Amino acid sequence: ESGYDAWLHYHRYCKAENLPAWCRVIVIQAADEVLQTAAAELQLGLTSMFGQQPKICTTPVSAPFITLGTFREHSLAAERFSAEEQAEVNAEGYRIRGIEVPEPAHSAFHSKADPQGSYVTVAGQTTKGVLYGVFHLLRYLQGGLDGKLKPATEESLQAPILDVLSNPANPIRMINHWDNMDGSVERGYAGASIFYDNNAFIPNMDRLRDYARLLASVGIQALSINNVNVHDVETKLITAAFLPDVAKVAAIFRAYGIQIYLCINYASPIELGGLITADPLDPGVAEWWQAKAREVYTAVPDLGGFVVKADSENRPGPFSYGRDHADGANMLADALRPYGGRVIWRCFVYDCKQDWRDRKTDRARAAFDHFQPLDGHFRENVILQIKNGPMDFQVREPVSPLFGALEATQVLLEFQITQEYTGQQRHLCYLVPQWKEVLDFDTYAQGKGSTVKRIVSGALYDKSASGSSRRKAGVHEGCGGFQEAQTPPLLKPANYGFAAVSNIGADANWTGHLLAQSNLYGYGRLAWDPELSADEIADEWVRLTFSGQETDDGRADLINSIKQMLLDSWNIYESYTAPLGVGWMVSPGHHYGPDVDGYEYSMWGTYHFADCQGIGVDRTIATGTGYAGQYFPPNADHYESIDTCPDELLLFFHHVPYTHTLHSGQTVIQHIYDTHFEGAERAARLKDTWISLREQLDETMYEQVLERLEHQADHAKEWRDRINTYFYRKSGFADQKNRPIY
Ligand code: BDP
Repeated sequence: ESGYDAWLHYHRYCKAENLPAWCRVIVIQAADEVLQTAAAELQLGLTSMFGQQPKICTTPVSAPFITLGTFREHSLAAERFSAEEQAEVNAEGYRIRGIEVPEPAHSAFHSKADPQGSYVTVAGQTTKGVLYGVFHLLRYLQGGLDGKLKPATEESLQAPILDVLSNPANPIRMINHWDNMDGSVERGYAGASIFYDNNAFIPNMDRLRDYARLLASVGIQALSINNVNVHDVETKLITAAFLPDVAKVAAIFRAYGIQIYLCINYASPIELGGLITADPLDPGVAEWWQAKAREVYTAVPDLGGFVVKADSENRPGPFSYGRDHADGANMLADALRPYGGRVIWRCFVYDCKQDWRDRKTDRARAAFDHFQPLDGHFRENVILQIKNGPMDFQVREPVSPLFGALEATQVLLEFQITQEYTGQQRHLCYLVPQWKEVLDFDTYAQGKGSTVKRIVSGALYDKSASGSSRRKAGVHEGCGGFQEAQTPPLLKPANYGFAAVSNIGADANWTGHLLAQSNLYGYGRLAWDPELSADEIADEWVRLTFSGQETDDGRADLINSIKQMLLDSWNIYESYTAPLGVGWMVSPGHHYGPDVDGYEYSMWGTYHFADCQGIGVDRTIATGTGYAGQYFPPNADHYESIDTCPDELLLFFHHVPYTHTLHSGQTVIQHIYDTHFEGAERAARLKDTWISLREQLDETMYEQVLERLEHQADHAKEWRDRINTYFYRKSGFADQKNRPIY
C-alpha cells in the first residue's frame, strides 16, 4: 500500500453473496456530468467493498435500489422529501434517506408502486449536492460510520436507517496550489507538481482526476492551479499558448464539481500586452484586461476567476501607480463580471524591506492597515483572502485582527495545509486543532459570539444572504448563515468561505508524510462543517485510511493510538520550536530547522528582539507598535495587558525579562528549557507508539511513516539544543533542573 488511495481506500469487507439488496442497482435521473460522476463513484465504492458491481440504470426497476438525483429533476428524489425538507437543503447540500420498510419487489418506478421507504435516496438541489451525498454514504459504509462513528452491523447494512441532512457552512471551499510550471512547488514537501513539468502541462492528466476525486470527496469545490507568485512563464497561462491546456484541466475538475481559478501577474498588461503601464485607472489597462477576460472565458467559460498577490514580496501591484488595492481589484473585477468571474485578492501585503525603526512598519499590522480603511470599496465579485494570522502561518500566532473589521467586504480565510513552518511534512503536525482555535476565536466585532467561523461563512455580515436575525450579535447559528438560508438556496451569493495552500505533490502517497493526509482531509471536512471537532475528524480519517488493516482485537487500539498521535502533534511541535508565540526561528529561505537569528525579510533577526535582558515584541498600544489596538475590545485589552495576555502569545505581544513569571507559575526562561526537553521526549514517544502498532499495519505504510518519525525524533533534539543553548547564552540563566545545555 503506497497510500495513494488515501481515505478513499475501500476495503472488501463483505462477501458478494451478502451484498445488501439495495446496493445492486443504482437508479439515476438522466444524468449531467456531475451526476454521472456520482453514480460512477458509488459504483466503484460498492464494487470494491462488496465485490460485486452494481448496475446503473435510468429506466424503471423494482425496489430495493439506491437512487440519486435532484429534487427538481428526479421524481424519486422529490417524492421522498416534503417541500419543507427540500427547502432545508442549500445549493450544495444533500439529504440521504435509508430504507424504512425493507420490502421486496414492486413494479416500475414512476408508477409510484414502490413504497417510498423501500429504497435508499441521495438527493440535493444540485447534482453537486448529490455527489457530496454519495461520498457521505461511502464514508458511512467504508468506515462503518453512521455519523456518530459506530461500526456498521450486518443488519444496518441490509436496511440502513439513515436520515441525513448536511449543508456546507461555507459557500467557497478552495485549495490554492503554489505550483510553478517548471514542475517545482513553492513550499511543497511532497515531490514535484502534479500539474506541470518543464514549463508545460503534464501530458498525462490521469493523476489530476484522482486528485479531483479526493478533493470532491471532502467537499472542495474551488482550486487555483498555479503559484500566487506568478513569474514569466506562468504569466502566459492566460494566453493562447496555454489556454487549451487550462481548458483540459478545467474539464477534469468540472466533472467533480470543482471550478478552477488562475493566479495572474498584476503586470500582465506590460509583460504580455506591451503596454507601458499596469495602472488600474488607466483606460488602456482596463481595456486590455477586458479583452483578456473575453479570451480567457472563451476558452474556459466556467473559470472561477483570478487570484491575485499584489504589492507583496516583490510582486507588482497598484501601489507602483499610487493607487490602492480597491482600485486594483475593482478594475479586474469589472473585466470578469460579464462572465460571472471573481477576483480573489490576497491581503498578504506588507513591505518586506521595512526595517521596523518606525512603529507603523510592524509587519503584523500591515494587512489591517492596508485593507480595513478600504472596507466597502470593493465590487461584489471581489473577495479578500486573509491569512489566519497577521504574520505568516507560524506554529502559533494570534488570529488576524482583520476578521470582523471588514463589515461590507466579502472574505475568505486562508490556512496553510502545506507545513512550511510546522515541520514540512517531515515532522508530524496535525493542524486541525490549530484551525479550530482560529475558527472559534471570538472577535467581538458585533459583540459576543462574533466568531471567525461566522465571519468567513458570511453569517455575521453577509447582507444579501439573510433575514436580520442572523446578524444579531451573540446568537449562535450552528454552521453559519449559508446553511441557515431562508431564501431559495440556488439564489444565494457565494462569496465567503475558506481557502488553503495545498500540501500535495507527485509523491506516491500525495503528501510525503502519510499522516499529513489527515490535514488535507481535515481541511475539507472543516470547510464543510466548522463545528466538527479535531477529534471527530481525526477519528474519521484514521478509520477510513487504515480500514481493513486492523485486526478485530486491535481495531480500537490502532484507531485510538493513531488518533492520539495526531491530536498531540501540534502541541509537541510547538514545544520544541519557537516559544510562547514568538514564531520564526527557522532557517532563512527554506524555513526548515532551527536558526536563532536569521530570517530573510527581517533585518532584526527572526522578529524576537532577544538580548541579554529579555525577549519578545512589544506590540502594545502604550509603548509598542500599537498592533494590539487593531482588535475589538475586550480582546485589545486582553492582549495589551501583560497580566491578561495568554501565555502562549506572550512574546508576540510583549517584550519581557527572562525572569518574567507566566500564568503557569514558571519563568519564561525555565518554560523554554522545560518545554524543549519535554517536547523532544514526546517526539521520541510518537515513534515508539508507531512501532507498537507494527503488527497491525501494512508494511509499506508502516515503513514510510517510521522513517519520518525517526527523523523527527532526531531533529527535535537538534531544535531543543539549538534553542536552549541560544537562550542560555543570551540570558545567562541556568536550567533549574541542571539538564545538559551545550
Ligand atoms: C510565505 C511563503 C512564500 C509565499 C508567501 C505568500 O514563505 O513562499 O509566497 O507566504 O503567501 O509563507 O504569498
